[in-house]
Amino acid sequence: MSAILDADFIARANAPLAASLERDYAALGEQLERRGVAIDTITGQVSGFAVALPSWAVGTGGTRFARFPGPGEPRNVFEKIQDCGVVHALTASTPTVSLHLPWDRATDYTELRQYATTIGLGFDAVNSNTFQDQPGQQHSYKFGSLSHSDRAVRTQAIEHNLDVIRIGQLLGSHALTLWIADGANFPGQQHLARAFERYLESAARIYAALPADWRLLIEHKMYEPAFYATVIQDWGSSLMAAQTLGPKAHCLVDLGHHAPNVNIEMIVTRLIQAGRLGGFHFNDSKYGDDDLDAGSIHPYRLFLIFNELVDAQWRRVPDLRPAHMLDQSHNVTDPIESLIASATALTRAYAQALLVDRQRLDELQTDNDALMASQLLQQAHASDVSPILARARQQRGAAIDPLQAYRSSGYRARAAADRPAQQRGRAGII
Ligand code: LRH
Ligand code: MN
Repeated sequence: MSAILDADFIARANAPLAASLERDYAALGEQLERRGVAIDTITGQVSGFAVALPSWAVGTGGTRFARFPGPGEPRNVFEKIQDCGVVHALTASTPTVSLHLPWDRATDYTELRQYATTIGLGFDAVNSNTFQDQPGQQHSYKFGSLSHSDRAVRTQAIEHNLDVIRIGQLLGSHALTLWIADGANFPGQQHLARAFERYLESAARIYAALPADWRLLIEHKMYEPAFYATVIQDWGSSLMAAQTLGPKAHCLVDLGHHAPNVNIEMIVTRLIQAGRLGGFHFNDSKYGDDDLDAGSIHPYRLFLIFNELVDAQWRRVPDLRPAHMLDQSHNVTDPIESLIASATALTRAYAQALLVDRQRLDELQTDNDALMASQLLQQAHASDVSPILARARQQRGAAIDPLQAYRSSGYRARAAADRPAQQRGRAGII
């Protein structure tokens, strides 16, 4: 299929929108100036914001009940990267992809890296997978992997992670995301302490294999597929593991991995204070690990997370460089559209958090002026920063209105023509 979306196409898509953007940007600039904020400064900071795309989310996702594949599904990792290239071409804010192995296994990773480079993409953290059994696998992960009671299973899982690190080095990644499904469905089924100790012993072998400039991102999850206890169930277990393993081990916060109404921004700040906030899997959820589009259910919560991140930046917290990544499952939308909308929602939350007058907030908090302090955050969140987001995209050759541009590009129809539908009826997220 021809070049992803050529620059001329985007310029043509932007032309009819440029004049109104000019007016909207000037009006917002005037409004922010009255609030003591220089709009170009915010636009500059927003231009530097980037989030990694999950390779596993460019195909249609599903649930345990069913999956309804859409037209033009990517059939291999190259087509997944190609689709990610469309999101980046239109948003200029998704320059990297996070691969999942063995879902994204390729014969030549150097060739894959070169292809990604040709469309302006690089690779963020790589993900291992010891939560599914692969054809021909010697030992099953039915009862766990890195914490399994059988050393042979743990060794197999460790070897897989070492393999994923080797692949990541070929791709230019600098982090391994380690999520394990290990846990129990019934009280008594698993020794809660010994399972964690076995996990630590296994993870230490993976940690020892990390290149010097790599991070190990430990991802906690409250439940599923284990429905009574999960070995790395919460941020406490994740932080204990990171602090036990060493300075390259950090904690990754997947927004969907907490009970409803948990104060995730508080967890983020505690992990920042511990110096172990390694990154995020952004998504949204109403009930469980629903993997819905970021900002689509709780946009204020997303804003409050970025408010904590920007506050930490403002307090000059050292070495704070969390990996921003999406982790979603698109069951009823065009995955490319959902990824465009989600990258935009994250950029919007970041831009709004940059509008908060931190000095003023500090004074109001010191004076215990609860009402005005709350109002200051709500005003920032209520600010329509769309002109800033559009200008930041426009300045980097991307689309003023990426969703409209995508729909008028006809990319999905071309993909459907080029990629004959595959009979993959089985349920599951990929
Ligand atoms: C587990 C998880 C993990 C991935 C998987 C696709 O729920 O969030 O990050 O490995 O989803
Ligand atoms: Mn995740």
